Amino acid sequence: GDPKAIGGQTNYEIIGIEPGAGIMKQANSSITEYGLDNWKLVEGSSAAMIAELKKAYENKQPIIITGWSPHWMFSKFDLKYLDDPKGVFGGAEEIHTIVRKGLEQDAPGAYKILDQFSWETGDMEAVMVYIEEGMSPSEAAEKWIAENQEKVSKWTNGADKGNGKKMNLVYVAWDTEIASTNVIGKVLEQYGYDVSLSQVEVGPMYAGVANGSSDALVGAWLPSTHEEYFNTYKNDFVDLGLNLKGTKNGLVVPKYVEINSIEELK
Ligand code: PBE
Repeated sequence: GDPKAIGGQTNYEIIGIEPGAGIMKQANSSITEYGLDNWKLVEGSSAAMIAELKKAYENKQPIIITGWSPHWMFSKFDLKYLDDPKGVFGGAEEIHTIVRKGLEQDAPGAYKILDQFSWETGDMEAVMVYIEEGMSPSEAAEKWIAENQEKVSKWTNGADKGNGKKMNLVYVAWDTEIASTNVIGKVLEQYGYDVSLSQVEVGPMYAGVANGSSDALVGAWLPSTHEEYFNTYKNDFVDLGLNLKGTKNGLVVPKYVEINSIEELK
């Protein structure tokens, strides 16, 4: 394809998401590292980015977005990642569960469930697809839990019941984290905890668990995406390790866009 053409057709815009997201930092680095001087990264929201993608896709217009997996967009649209030979987007990563200090003593049952929480990309995608098809996040979580009792019973195995104990989970409104937080929140609720979910920005998500005002987050993308946030607070919270592996970030285009590598945008 002709990269000049795609620059012109997209106004040299890469459609991004919330400014604090790790993928935005990576996308900015890609502009620098690949010398994409003409290009700019547009800040917005995950929802606005998806709306732009839908619109472009329906009209077979070229578009470049910041995309990540798992995500339902890959099952709804024919998309591809642009090759990233410099590895700016960090390669395959893990999502970790992080809890506040003292949670193990204060709520050992919830701590145990959060520690045992672990699933696969296909599980998370299923929840995301339910939501995309119109269910509320909490309905989608309930449906997935009902269909996956065996998996869920491994998470709750050996844990004390909640008996109404309060638990607060923080998350950012990324589709991945809407899915995971609603599922683990619903599991804790069904196990007797009084669960509240707080949607915040990414900085406050980490700060909340570090300062103890929130109990847990299940959306820490490591080691690359959230490296800065993690390093800032790592002495002030407890990292319970991965709950999912095999994520990916990058620049994503519809398959009908005739370039294959970030290098071709130069
Ligand atoms: N994401 C989804 C986030 C982490 C989860 C890739 C948009 C980010 O870039 O920070």
